[in-house]
Amino acid sequence: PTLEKDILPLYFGWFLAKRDEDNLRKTAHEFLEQLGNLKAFKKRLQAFGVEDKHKLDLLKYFAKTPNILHCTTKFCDFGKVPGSEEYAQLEAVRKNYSRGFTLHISALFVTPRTAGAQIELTQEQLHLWPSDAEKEVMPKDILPRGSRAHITLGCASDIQDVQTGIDLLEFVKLQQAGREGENMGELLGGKISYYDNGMWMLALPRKKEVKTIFSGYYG
Ligand code: ACK
Repeated sequence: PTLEKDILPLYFGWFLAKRDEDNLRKTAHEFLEQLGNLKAFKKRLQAFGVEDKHKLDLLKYFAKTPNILHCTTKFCDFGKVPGSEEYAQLEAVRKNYSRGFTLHISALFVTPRTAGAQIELTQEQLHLWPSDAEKEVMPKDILPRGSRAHITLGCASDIQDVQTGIDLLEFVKLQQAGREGENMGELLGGKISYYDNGMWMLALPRKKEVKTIFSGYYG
């Protein structure tokens, strides 16, 4: 008999349950609509390639939205990415495959490239987090493990979804350096802050919980 190898997925991650996915899409919609209407935002459109005081429809700007809302843990590209096999073999990955998890969304953010939700991973969830996820993007910085955890909500045209996690790390890096961003008032009951270069972050008043399943996506 031939020994067949397991097929590795395009990526591993937490996949939102339908109801919570619909609900998060609605929240993202409201966030983009309200941010687009915010005076402070309209005055700072240059980073988005638009002249100040013009109207920018952020829903159109981030028209590229993922088919399935998810939080990627390990991108494997069907095994082409180094470390994929090792990740798939981790006891935590094998044990938790197809198990349910509640993720906590702490903030929503927008940059000229991407819109996303920041995820705060629990200790248990960090067991499924690859040890090099942050180092891959910012090798010179010491960022807390799990800093890159996010859900992509939308991308600008010709931007790849991998960019969302990279953008989030940029926020975290600034925050680690003591930059809190400029307070621009309230949105959806939370504090909206501006971080230069078209980077906006909304700290949610209460963490938003979403039900997910840990699994692989095979495309
Ligand atoms: O929005 P995301 O986290 O960014 O979810 C998608 C998913 O894998 C399928 O494309 C993410 N992704 C793509 N390329 C990479 C990469 N090189 N490193 C980490 N995540 C990636 C993408």
